[in-house]
Amino acid sequence: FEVTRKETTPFDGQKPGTSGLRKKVVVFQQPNYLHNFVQSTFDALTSEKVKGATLVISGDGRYFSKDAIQIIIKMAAANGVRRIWVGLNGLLSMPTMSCVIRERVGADGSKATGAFILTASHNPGGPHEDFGIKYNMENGGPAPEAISDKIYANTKTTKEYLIAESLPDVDISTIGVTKFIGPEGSYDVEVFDSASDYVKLMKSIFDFESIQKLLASPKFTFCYDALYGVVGAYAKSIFVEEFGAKESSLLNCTPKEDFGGAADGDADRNMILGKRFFVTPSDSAAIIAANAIQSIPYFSSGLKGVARSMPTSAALDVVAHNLSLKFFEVPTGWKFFGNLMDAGLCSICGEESFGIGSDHIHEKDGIWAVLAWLSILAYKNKDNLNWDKLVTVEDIVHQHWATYGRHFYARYDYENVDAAGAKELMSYLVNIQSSLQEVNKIIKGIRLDVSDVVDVDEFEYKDLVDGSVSKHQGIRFLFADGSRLVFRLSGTNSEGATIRLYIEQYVKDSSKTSRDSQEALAPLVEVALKLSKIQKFTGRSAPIVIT
Ligand code: VG1
Ligand code: CO
Repeated sequence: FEVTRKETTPFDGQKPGTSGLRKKVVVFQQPNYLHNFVQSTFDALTSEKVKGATLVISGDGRYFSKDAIQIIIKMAAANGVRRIWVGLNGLLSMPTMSCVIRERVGADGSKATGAFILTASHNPGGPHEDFGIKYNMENGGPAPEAISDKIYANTKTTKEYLIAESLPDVDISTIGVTKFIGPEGSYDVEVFDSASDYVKLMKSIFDFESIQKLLASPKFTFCYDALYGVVGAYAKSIFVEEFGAKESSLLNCTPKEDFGGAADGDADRNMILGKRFFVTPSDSAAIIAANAIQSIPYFSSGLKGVARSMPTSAALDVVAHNLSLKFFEVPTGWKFFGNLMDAGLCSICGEESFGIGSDHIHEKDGIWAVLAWLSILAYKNKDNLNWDKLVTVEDIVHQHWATYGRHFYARYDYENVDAAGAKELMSYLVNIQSSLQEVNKIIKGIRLDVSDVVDVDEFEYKDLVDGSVSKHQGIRFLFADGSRLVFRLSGTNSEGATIRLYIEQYVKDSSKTSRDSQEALAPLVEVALKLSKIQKFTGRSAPIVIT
């Protein structure tokens, strides 16, 4: 093939957000839109990460992925990449992508140095919905802010991109290697089945036998819903082929381009449900951390530390304190956990947004979290040979609250509001934040049954390892009794602005931990809504989603 240099002009707004660039499919379908971003990414990397390198390209299979994969294959060829690995049918879950970058070794000993991941994750998919692209680094984690900033700067000045136009489309539905010769030598595109890499990794972490025993118990019932995301194929390999679970316990395991209207296409998130019982993700992370050493072989020699994103509840903090573990609070988004993991400071981390994971890879991992819960259930029931009194998900959560106290928690999402109104709301909060006295006066005028605000700030994070500083990461109201209100703007929406409000209250007294969450949080919710004048700024009388 030959390399063509194509002239192009910049597009506005190609700034990667919390987790890559996410826009409507029609935006990505504009001529050169994807090309500009991909070239800007190549240009942001050091030359040895491009020339002669091995890159992975795949995604969650959402609409437009197949077109995007062919375009990137042709551009990588033209930019001097040596080898491309593509998951069968262009599918790789986010966690598997991270695992493949870190662990997979090609037939000739090659290792990947990075990956283009085609996903907008929890954003809806389909022709009228969202598409997304993000770049992950050699450590399997999302590009750090320094790289995303460089990519964005490049998109603003881009004048041309390189592409091997004559390269035929590669058949990504068949396993095998397609070989090409370009001006700089060989270029191979290998299509591979990724499930085996992922299953192998999970086997090295968990005690599969004990989970199998749990699933075989007649008293234990279980189902796994893949929500039509990319995770379906992995779920079958693990739950049916490894654990012998019935096919009927797996739901919606055939991936769809629009996820059947459901979401988190890329399989990095999880939701744990007991019998009519919901485990909040913040609690889930804390419970996994509290039980990991006993229940999960990978952690048997101890935890290096734990970390959570700022808006995530402080349930993990209490566990860290009680177990004397190193603890870190980082901004929202998985890219901030990477350096801590690489420095050997953090084993388990979590976010309130249904994302939990560990240093086995550098992304959150939905199946990992499910296996962690099954491991804890197996451990708690290990002496229960006749399964006469099953320890349930709900029992485990109640035991946890009894030991550590409970963090009542809710997140209110105001999606797709007018961007100017959202900005005004945030500046209003930054403004009132300067006078604690004023804040307390306003709050006491709203309700008398909440404690005093003792601190208000805009969260700012300094990375311990590389010293980089991330500012404006959300406004926090910290109350004397440990309650918190947090306001921040989402960095994953594709249109307008999304405001997230996080409400949290800590209760140590075990006679009060079973209260209804909405009821317990009602006073703080009222304070949050009135203090922020959110209705005035957004024109919305209620959030679109409460979790
Ligand atoms: C949201 C979540 C955040 C998560 C991010 C990516 O970001 O709040 O916790 O890391 O999505 O998740 P934001 O900026 O919209 O609040 V995923 O599964 O969509 O990659
Ligand atoms: Co996701």
